[in-house]
Amino acid sequence: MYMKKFIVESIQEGWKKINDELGENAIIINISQSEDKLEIIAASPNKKDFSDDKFKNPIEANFKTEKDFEGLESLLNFLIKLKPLDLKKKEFISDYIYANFSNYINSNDKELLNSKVEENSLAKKFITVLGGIATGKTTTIAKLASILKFSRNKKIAIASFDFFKISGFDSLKKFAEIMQIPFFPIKNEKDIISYKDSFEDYDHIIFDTPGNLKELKDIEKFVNYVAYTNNSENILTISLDKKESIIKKELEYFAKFNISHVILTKFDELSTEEELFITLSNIPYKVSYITNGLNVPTDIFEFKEIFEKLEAVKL
Ligand SMILES: Nc1nc2c(ncn2[C@@H]2O[C@H](COP(=O)(O)OP(=O)(O)O)[C@@H](O)[C@H]2O)c(=O)[nH]1
Ligand SMILES: [Mg+2]
Repeated sequence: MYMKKFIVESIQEGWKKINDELGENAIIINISQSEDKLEIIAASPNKKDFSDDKFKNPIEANFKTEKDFEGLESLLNFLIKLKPLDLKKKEFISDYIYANFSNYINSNDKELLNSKVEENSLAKKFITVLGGIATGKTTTIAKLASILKFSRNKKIAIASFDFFKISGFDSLKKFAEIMQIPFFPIKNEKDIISYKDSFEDYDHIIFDTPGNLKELKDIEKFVNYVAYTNNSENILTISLDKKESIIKKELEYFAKFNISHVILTKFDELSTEEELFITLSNIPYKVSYITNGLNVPTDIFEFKEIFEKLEAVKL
């Protein structure tokens, strides 16, 4: 894998440079803002091969209009979000949470937070990520894979049951390729059986699932089979930007999958702190992680970090 940092004025300029130097298979791993510039880290399986004629003038050849750029950007939609970063929320631990939550929180809330901390996550061999449509499952899997592979030094693979949606697993597959993580698409029972021996070689296999599982009875059956194997950990993603009534419906449906704990997603989309407490009091599970943006792998933090910070606040 070849990685490089680019400091640029705009995402368009970034794309030109990335394509120029790393080739068309490059993906963006992280975007951050430093003063008025964008700092982009991109990676590619190999450095670009300039011997190939079609690469000689790639920008003019492939990117003539704004639309071309849009197409390229939407391909990597799940890794980047092209809206201005809310830096205040990004630094939630030191500023945002501390300032806002400490004013709001009472001792009951503190007790609630404390009772919801899950500390032993990502421990089992088979990790299945479940949740409603667009709750952030696939994006979160990219982050969890990075934590397991790079922070915990585990040997991991990714498998996906999500092949119904158009390009259901394309972006995840591409991410896995560049991160050098083996990827197993599962379409039927035969696939599970044929992969069984290969799965022996890994510490963890993370399974991605479709959000409309309820309507896909066959897939639901296979997911259920994996979710009830020995050594399985079943994570439910709940998106903090969804209505309370929708979250309740999702909780009702996914209860049958033997849920181990929850990951709350889209913390950066919360408009009031109160919503977090309402969601927490509605869910009958502990919470391991919270995600707060699209940068892989940085926009995820352990739920206990909120609690630890609040512990230091005098009520
Ligand atoms: N603001 C925000 N958006 C997110 C986050 N995680 C995922 N998303 C976005 O939510 C949408 C659905 O994400 P995806 O991972 O495809 O969800 P899935 O359908 O459950 O697999 C996409 O537009 C993602 O970019 C997050 O932590 N914050
Ligand atoms: Mg998905």
